[in-house]
Amino acid sequence: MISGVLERYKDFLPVNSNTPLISIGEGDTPLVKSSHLGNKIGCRSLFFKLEGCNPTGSFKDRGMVVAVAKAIEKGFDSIACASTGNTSASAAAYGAHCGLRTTLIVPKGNVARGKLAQAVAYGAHIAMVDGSFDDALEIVQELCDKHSIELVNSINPNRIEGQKTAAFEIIDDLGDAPDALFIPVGNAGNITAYWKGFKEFFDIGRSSILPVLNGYQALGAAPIVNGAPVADPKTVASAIRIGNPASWQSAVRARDESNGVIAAVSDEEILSAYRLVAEYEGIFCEPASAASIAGLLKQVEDGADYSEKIIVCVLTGNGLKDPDVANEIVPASLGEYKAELGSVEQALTKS
Ligand code: AN7
Repeated sequence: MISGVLERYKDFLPVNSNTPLISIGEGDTPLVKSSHLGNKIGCRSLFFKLEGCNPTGSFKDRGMVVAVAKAIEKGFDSIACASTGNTSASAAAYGAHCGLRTTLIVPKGNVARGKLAQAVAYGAHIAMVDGSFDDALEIVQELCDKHSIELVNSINPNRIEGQKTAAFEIIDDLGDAPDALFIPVGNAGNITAYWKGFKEFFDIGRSSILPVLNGYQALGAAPIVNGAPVADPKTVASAIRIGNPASWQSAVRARDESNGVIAAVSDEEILSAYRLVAEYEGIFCEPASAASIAGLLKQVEDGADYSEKIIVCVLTGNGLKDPDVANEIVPASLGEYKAELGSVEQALTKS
């Protein structure tokens, strides 16, 4: 039997006797030790937190399960969110699981194909708007203010509560907090949540150190790095194509309190990391997730010494979410051959 985030961490979550302990198997994701990449860059204890193993394929499920449980507890029968794709897929799944009406506001042409397919399959009501994620977030806030609908974006504090459980799991798996964590930053809820989780376990003695948090935005969508909102964010990593993050201030606090950085990586660096982790580790993450690895590679290139450090890169979403990117960037090697051993052998000796 699965237990899920609510059951497993109820002592640390806003759970009371009226909170339904719903679950579709979120959390308890693998922390995998690097097989090659770590050695290649001189970082012997490099781990990947595979959040793509959550039921809808991203870390969003940890927070969504808490937000939806609290919505039900409060008597809502309807939830809504704006999304670059993963939040909407997760909301739609938990909405379906719990018999709620789910409304999604998504930026037209900006959501990866797999994520949209999920939302459609789960039966959500979807409005594509001719604008950015930031426009969609404003609209959904107005919608929820006006109607009796629970907003399940990460401005809902229950989302952050749920997402902090990933930090708990890392500490439980390693026996202590890592020295440093690398994480992609979009709307900035997740870096906020990790910091909260790390601090809570540190405060009760479950870890002896606090990690340095290193957040990475995409260069064309780097409002926190620039210190100003980006009106027209651009990046191949559609999940983090966000110009005005809702959790901006708390992300800056996480950065400063942990002595970390929030910096930017280019699309080229993101795609290079995306390929490296697939080819060297057998881990297929989505482009936004690879921003964490791109950030680590950049720091190492710039001379950071992580040889004796324990490092965790958070891989926030599954590569299958966005198959178009892989198909576009990997050189076409899908030749067609006659269905006979001879021509196949010939083809294989060529490559
Ligand atoms: C794979 O789904 O904002 O900094 O609407 O899907 O907590 O926003 C997704 C964000 C990183 C950034 N990796 O996390 C949405 C959405 C993946 C993501 C992020 C997202 P935050």
